[in-house]
This record gives sequence, C-alpha cells and structure tokens, in this order.
Amino acid sequence: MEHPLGVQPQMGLFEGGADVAAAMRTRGLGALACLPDEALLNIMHELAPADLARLACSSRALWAFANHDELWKGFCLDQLEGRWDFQGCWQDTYLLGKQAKGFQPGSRKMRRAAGLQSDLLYTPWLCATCAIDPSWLEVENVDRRSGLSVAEFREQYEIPNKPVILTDVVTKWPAMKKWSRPYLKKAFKGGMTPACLPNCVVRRFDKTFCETAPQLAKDYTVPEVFSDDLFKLLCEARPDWRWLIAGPYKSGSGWHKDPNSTSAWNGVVSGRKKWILYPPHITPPGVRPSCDGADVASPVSIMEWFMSFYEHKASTRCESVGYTPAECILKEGEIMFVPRNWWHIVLNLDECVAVTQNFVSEVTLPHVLSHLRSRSPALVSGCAKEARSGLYDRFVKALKEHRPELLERVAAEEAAKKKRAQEQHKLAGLFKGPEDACPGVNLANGSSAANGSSANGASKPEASGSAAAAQNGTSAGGGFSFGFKL
Ligand SMILES: O=C(O)CCC(=O)C(=O)O
Ligand SMILES: [Fe+2]
Repeated sequence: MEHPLGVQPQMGLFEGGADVAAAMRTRGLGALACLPDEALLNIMHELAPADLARLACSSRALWAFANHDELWKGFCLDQLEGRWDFQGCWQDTYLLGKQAKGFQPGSRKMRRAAGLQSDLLYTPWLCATCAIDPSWLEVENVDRRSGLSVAEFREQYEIPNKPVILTDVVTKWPAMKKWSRPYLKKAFKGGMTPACLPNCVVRRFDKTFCETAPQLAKDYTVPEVFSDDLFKLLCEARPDWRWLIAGPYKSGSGWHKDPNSTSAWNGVVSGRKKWILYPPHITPPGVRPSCDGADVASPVSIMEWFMSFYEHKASTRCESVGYTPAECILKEGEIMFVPRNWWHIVLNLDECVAVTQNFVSEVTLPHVLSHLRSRSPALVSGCAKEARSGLYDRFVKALKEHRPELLERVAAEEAAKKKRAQEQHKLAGLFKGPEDACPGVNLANGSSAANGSSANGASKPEASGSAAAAQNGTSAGGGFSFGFKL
C-alpha cells in the first residue's frame, strides 16, 4: 500500500533509502529541517489554514506536511462546529465546509514527496487506510450471562473483580428501537452531534446528553445489578459519571483505567465493539503509565496498537510468563461490566452508539475511598480541578450522614487487613536472611511493585493501606485509620 504523497515510514530501506530522505528533508524544509516532525506539525497546527495552504506550495516536503490530514481534521473540529459533510478526507471536508472559492471536492492536484520519510505522517495514514484484521477478532473469553441476580453478580463477578457481559438487559431498553438518527437529532433539538450526522466520522463522548436531550435518559434504565451507586449521595457534586458514546468504524477508546477506581458498565445500542482488558496489576504491552498513575503514555493510536502489539498481547512488560487478557466483541444489545482498575481498550467494528456509566458500589467503596484520599488533583478526576482535592472529604461527609454503617465497616475491614499484613510480614521476616531482600516485592500482601501494581498507582487501593495511612499521619502501629473519624 502506498501513501498518496509518496511518504514512507522512517528507517526504511525503501526506494533510494536514507540519503534520499535526508536530502529531501534538508532541501524541502530549509531551516525547519532541524525540527522533529512533531514540533513541525505543532507549529503548523497554530497557523491559519490559508497560511498553511500557502506554505504547502513552497516545497514538496512542506506540501506533504501541510497536507497531513490530521491537521485539517483539527481545523474542521475547531472551526466548523459539527456542520460538515465528510468528503472522504478532512481537507476536502474543510474546504467544502468553508465554501472555498473555486473548490470542487476531489479536484485538488496532489504533488508527491517521494522518498520523504516520516512515521508521524505515514502511520496515521496507514491506520486510517488499513482494514481491521480478522485475526484480532477471534478470541472470545469473557463470560456471557443472562438472568443474573444481584447476589450472583456480586459473588461471581463484582467481588472477584472480573468482567462479564450481560445479554438480557439492553435488549429491553426502549433505546434499542428508538435511537435512529432522526430521533437522536430531534432529541438534541436539531443541535449537531456526530451521533445524528449523516456521516458519523468522529468519536464523541457526551457527558451532558441527559441534560441537553432529557428524553434519552428515559430510553434506558440502569440494570439492577449495577444500581448500587454511592456517588449518588454527592448529588450535583458527583464526578462525571455517564456518557453517550458515538463513533465511527475504527474509532474507540485507547488504553486506560476508569476514573477514581470506579467500576463501569457499557451498553451497546448499535454496532459492535472489540474489547481487550487486563487486570489492574498487568500493564498492557506498549503502555507506560507514569509513576503516580496520573498519566498513561501509550505512544500509539488504537489501530496502531492492534497492528503493532496485538500479536504480543501475552508478553507483558514485567511478567516472564505471558498473561492472557480478557477479550470479546460486545454486540448490539449487550452490556459489559468493566471491573474497577482494569486496563481496557475498545475498537469500534462498526459505527457505534453506546451508553456508559461509572458507579461506586459497596464492594468498590474501599477502593474508591483509598483513591480519593490521595487528594491529588492529578489522580482524582471527573470534576473541576479546584474541587478534586476536596472530593474525598465531601464523599466521607455524605457517607457519614446517610450510610454511617458502611464507613464503619470499611474502616473495620481495612484495620483487619492491615493487621493480617503486619502478621504476615513478621512471619516472612523470620524466614528471610538479609540476602533475601528483594526490592519491589511487598511480602505483606504478596504483590510485587515491579509487576506494575504500584507502578501505575491505580492499584494503590490493595497495596497502599499502610503507606497512605502513614501519609495521613494516622498509622503508627496503633491500627489503621481511613483518615476519617466516626
Ligand atoms: O465504548 C468505548 O469507547 C469505551 C468506553 C469505556 O472506556 C468505558 O465504558 O469504560
Ligand atoms: Fe473506560
């Protein structure tokens, strides 16, 4: 497959090789040739589209950079306010949307920059062009259940923190019959959202859909098994929690853990979604979380991850033995339980419309409290920056007022866990000599920092009882305190 402008991936021993590529760059970019491609594209992103079009005419190399379709996608999203009719590429879409003088879609003559090597220009084009490989879709290893009672769900999935697909919930939602494009458009009172556009070409997470289109809130119901939601106690002050997700074929969500150690459900009203999930302590290949878990550096897009890493999915960074991730295709009418702190990536196999909600049940509560207790604006999310550090205290206050027995239980369970850990630690100390000291391995709970459980911060709840308590100045062997007084 050849890039339409002749751009090649970097380091290639292709047509003419590295010398041609270097010459093309220095001649075509002049003084700008010293900049990395990313910086060059960032600068171009700041230019007005007309200036970018002028710059494109200066050389073949600049033509290739200035015609990079991702730049024009940015202009469409920034300037056209959803009023576009996708023309197969974003540049044509922009020019038509702006009614550029003399422009006819598909009429632009393309100059070739044969020999120019740039991964940044080549890879997005490759990902946009190539099809989903059928081998990515073969594995189905997530339980599918129907007629699951609240108690069964809790015992079999929520407490063990395991994903499951329910097949008999979304099928009963009125949304399944009602959410056609004209219906959605009417519900949004004609306001444009990609879900109602004739060409749904960008993914959209809409967290205000129940306010802007209140009818839609009546078209689905929260399944009983997921209805225990303690964040409700925060009323308006609860962090963002529900989204309408609409996106085209090959869009989706890159690797992440859901916010604040909450669990989630994701119900598909139309289309199919490929899911891959890893448990909290296994970092997916190609993903590098920051030390505090606040950021995920996954240098690749969703399609690129599948193209580069899917076949290596069992070889995780820190495990000598491969881990088999959970995988499935979530189909129209199905709903996925996304357990707290599990890594997940989602690739839309069709144009998809789904609803997702995050929630805090009694089972998840200790983990969410532990997460929020960091009071770190970098780790707490879903609300305004200035409200993040206070979320823990507001939540504890609401729980104290409405569910004091739950707080007591959480504190008692954590104290017991801490005590057990200390006893195990003492016991382990009896059996080990100084030469056994193994950095990163926490003998108290058997988990290894090196396997990512503390490296990504998001699994802090299990591992951090003592550390977090010490941080709060409340530990000191006298028993564990959750940082609140009853
Ligand atoms: O449907 C998607 O794109 C995935 C959304 C997601 O990450 C979730 O529901 O937790
Ligand atoms: Fe998610």
